[in-house]
Amino acid sequence: MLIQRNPNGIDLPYPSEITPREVYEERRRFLARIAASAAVGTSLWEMANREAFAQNAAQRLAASANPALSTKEPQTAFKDATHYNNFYEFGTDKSDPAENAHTLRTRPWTVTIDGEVKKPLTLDIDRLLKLAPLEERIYRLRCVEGWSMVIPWVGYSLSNLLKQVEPTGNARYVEFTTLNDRSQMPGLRSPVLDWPYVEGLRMDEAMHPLTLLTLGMYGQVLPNQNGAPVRLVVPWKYGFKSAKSIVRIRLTSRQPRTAWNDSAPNEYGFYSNVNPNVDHPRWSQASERRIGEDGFFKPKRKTLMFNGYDQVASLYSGMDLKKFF
Ligand SMILES: Nc1nc2c(c(=O)[nH]1)N[C@H]1C(S)=C(S)[C@@H](COP(=O)(O)O)O[C@H]1N2
Ligand SMILES: [Mo]
Repeated sequence: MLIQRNPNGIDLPYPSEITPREVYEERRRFLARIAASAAVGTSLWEMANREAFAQNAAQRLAASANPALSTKEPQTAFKDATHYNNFYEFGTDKSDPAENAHTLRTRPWTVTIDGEVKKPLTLDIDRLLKLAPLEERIYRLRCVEGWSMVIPWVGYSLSNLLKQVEPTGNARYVEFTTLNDRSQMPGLRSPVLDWPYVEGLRMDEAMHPLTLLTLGMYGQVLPNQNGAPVRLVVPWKYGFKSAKSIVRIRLTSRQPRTAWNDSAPNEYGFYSNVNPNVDHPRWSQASERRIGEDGFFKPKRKTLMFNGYDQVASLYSGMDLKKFF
């Protein structure tokens, strides 16, 4: 495919889909902001950086709908999905990632897949974008804190990537590691977690078709605050299992450590399947608040076992899900 460079030096994978009017208006807004920033003393460099962020957020990603794996529930507003986030590398307030994640440099970006594999690989983000056909899947995301969203993600089943590296017979788990760079992620200075952010799945969970290697949302590349340029989305587990801004995927024979389990093992288990029958030690998990539906008369929603993704139940047959929470 033809890749063009835009004036800010960012590759636009789908230039034909950006209408001249949008480009023109964006440029006009940029010039207006430069004029305004001169008045308040914001540096040109920072303005250019913010501009790059705005451009980046506007890159469209073509994907074919996957209705079989999509919920028909109303989607969360883009504004809510991008301004109410957990991404502790950029601060612990819900509004911090939207405010601070413009310092994340998402290109160039590589992901290394190694460990218990016959063919270790390091893939550039452009190759990841073309590894398998992109699908749009509308998933529920349930945060362990008791809120949920409905987000149209863009990506493909992680199994496509794992098959390429040819797992060895010893591969039983998969570990996912987030970027760990203080110069790009101001939140890493706070010892809220034992950085880097690491998460893990059992091999059969990682190979399940629902497990999405995610490169976009709402028809465009991932906004930085949502885990650009590549993250995981595991819809039947609490949101923290879905690691953002991944740089390494390692197959292992032993269960990997995970950042949240390390920080509070009695609160965040390795499995962390959404389960209304197993309360968090400090709150109930029986119900949830759907973001955008708040208001006095709006009742909370009942949380569903496996977040409603019953097709994964067979992965856990014979397991005590109160013990393996
Ligand atoms: N690297 C990293 N990944 C992360 C987190 C984080 O703090 N750091 N937060 C998790 C949590 S708690 C949730 S609920 C989801 C939120 O994803 P969203 O902001 O795109 O809705 O990201 C998860 N992935
Ligand atoms: Mo979360």
